[in-house]
Amino acid sequence: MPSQRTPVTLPAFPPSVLLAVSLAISLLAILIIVYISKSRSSSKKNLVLLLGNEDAGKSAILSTIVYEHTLPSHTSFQVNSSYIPESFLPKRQLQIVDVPGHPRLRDTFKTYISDSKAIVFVVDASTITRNGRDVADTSSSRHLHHILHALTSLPPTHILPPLLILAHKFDLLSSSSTQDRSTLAISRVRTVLERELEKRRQVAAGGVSVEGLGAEGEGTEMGGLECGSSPAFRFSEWEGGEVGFAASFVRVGESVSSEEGREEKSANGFSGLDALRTWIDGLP
Ligand SMILES: Nc1nc2c(ncn2[C@@H]2O[C@H](COP(=O)(O)OP(=O)(O)OP(=O)(O)O)[C@@H](O)[C@H]2O)c(=O)[nH]1
Ligand SMILES: [Mg+2]
Repeated sequence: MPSQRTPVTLPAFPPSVLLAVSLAISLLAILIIVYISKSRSSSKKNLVLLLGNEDAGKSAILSTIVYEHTLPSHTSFQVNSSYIPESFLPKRQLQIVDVPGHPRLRDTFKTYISDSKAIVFVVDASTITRNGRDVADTSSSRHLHHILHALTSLPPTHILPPLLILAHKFDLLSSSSTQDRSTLAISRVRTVLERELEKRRQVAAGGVSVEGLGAEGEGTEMGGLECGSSPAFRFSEWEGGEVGFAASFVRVGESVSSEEGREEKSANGFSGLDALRTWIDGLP
């Protein structure tokens, strides 16, 4: 005769308790996944991007930092990257990435932006024009607009990488002291970029149409230039976050150790890049 099994009786939980328990378990699982993916992605973010127009001086800056020698450079057609050596940055392990400024290659920056620790936008302060609408100014502001747009389009969970505008080649400005040249370079670059970005903002807002802004088939309705209630584009009011400014130069063809005896020599020979180094060193 087959033995009869005694049915197991499960403790009866009300459906509301079962629902609450399953919700709590799902929530815990989501939190664990978010925590793991955030800590993975933040440990990956060690790139300092050097962006900017053709000829701005990005490759010259990279070679000075990495090889302690400013190698003569030509237009780049590929991305250069390297770890920043201890001689430049003793306390941090970061990688520097130089993205070519050629109009067909500059958008490559988008590949790196989500892994970037910081963005340095390099501008040649010696050629930027104060009044006239130079092709290079328009091109530089268009490139910067694309970067500001990409930054403000990052998902809200993403920590925005800090942005530095570097007024480079200030050795070519005519002024008596190093301090004066550096201040002049920054104010020139800031003024021209704010003016050019304001023109782009007006076009985007459907205001005054400015000839040539939509070159290369680009749509000028792109956002990224919002400044709260400010009547004109100002970096200090930009809604995307804080924008830093610094000035720099390198001595083409020279090694940093050959700076001995120079008026502006710094403790370890990177005098023209001191402001950049201080900014990178102070990154969170
Ligand atoms: N006087 C002076 N010349 C510089 C300085 N930095 C770069 N140059 C020169 O400017 C030119 C352009 O520099 P690059 O570093 O090749 O410019 P880039 O930004 O890499 O340009 P692309 O590769 O086209 O994007 C080169 O002839 C450099 O030697 C500087 O601080 N002072
Ligand atoms: Mg280059």
